[in-house]
Amino acid sequence: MGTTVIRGGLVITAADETNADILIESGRITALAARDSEVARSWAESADRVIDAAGKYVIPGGVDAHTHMELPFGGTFASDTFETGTRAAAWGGTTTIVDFAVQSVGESLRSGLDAWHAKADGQCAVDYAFHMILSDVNEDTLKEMDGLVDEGVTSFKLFMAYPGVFYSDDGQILRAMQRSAGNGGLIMMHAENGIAIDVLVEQALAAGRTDPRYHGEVRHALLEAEATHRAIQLARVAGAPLYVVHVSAMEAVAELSQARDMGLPVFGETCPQYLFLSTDNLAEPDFEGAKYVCSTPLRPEEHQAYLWRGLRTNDLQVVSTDHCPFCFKGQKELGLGDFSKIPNGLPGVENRMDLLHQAVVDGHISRRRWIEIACATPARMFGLYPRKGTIAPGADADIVIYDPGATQVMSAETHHMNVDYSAYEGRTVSGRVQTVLSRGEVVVDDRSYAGRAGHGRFIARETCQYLG
Ligand code: DUC
Ligand code: ZN
Ligand code: ZN
Repeated sequence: MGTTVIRGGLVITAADETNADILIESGRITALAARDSEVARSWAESADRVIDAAGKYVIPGGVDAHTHMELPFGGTFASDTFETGTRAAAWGGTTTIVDFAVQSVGESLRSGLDAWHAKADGQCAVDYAFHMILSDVNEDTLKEMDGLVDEGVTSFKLFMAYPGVFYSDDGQILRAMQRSAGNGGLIMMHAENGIAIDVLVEQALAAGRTDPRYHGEVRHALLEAEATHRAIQLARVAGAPLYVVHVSAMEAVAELSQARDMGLPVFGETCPQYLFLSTDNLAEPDFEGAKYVCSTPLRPEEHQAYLWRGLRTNDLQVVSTDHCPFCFKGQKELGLGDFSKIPNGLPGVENRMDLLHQAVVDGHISRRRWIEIACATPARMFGLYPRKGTIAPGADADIVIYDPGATQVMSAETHHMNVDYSAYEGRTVSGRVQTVLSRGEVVVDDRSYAGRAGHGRFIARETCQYLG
């Protein structure tokens, strides 16, 4: 691989905005120099490839720390494979995903992780790493956690929801947290009181309330807040840090804010769907609401302001997608006449960087905060920094040339995710990915695809770097 120079752009990281040119050698960033300086001009003269970024932003490739390629759920599988999902990620300016390997009840962590490696190996267009979902916390699996941390799977998702599937009780949660306090792993919590939710599901169905919108009503905001509170207290007892995934309710944000005001190592993630969509979408007629069924659920629009504020005040640190696509035809339709049978999840891996850029345009966050919540902090939170998430000498050359002046209309007609609808169909946003590099290789070249399955590598992660 020869040398590449990216010239003339505005380089934006979580820390700085600079007019700088970038030198890339052997897949890594080796130097930055002031735009048009003598040294930058000499690089361009001898480079094998010069990419013109004049008038564009030059940003780190996005790090999406929450995806579910091929997840088995509700009798079907998430419709993106590692091949299609990482290709769509590249198109959307995301160059690293952290997907969730699943331990099934009665199985070892090892067999779950091996299965995920087998699905991803040789298929990915961009780099990938894994978290591990613990569905069966017991003496054996607790011991296995230490080994996974050593091999770069340094975070573990537990569920307070989905009894009989992924659910862990409080004792299991406490034990896993105690183990992670010792081995440096980070516990990621799906915080919803699933036992109470199942009672409300049964009552709703018995009363004939079967439409998708009831999914949002039974998964009550207070049951998210209660579980968030409980998870925080359990983490305090265990002396472990905690990362709460897909926070959607303002009452849950309040629990996180309170914990952080006490100085506790408690972190929160939200997702674009909670920032841009609402229960109005879940209530769309003719079963269209099923397109928006995910858990935690979409909330009434007034919750969005609290999520934006949490992102500005750093009570929420990360925006990931929870990308978990199911086609409307044949998959979401499994829940016709019974909302509890609609597979939970939304597509979004391709849309996150653009939607968050729109948030910059709309004044919710600054440009540097955009990069912080979408690139730098997810990388630091999950032990990928500074290899990923920034533009600096020594970092992997995962770089996006972003055109802030372009306009696009989001649509299933034009997206690259393997799903037959867009959650943002018809939405016009400002800004678009133009060119994407992954470890110095161009994978999207001026809006045409130049990547390949198998370029993406598994990345063994360090432990959380956000605590120090
Ligand atoms: N939530 C979803 O929406 N889908 C998969 C799992 C989850 O927790
Ligand atoms: Zn979850
Ligand atoms: Zn998820």
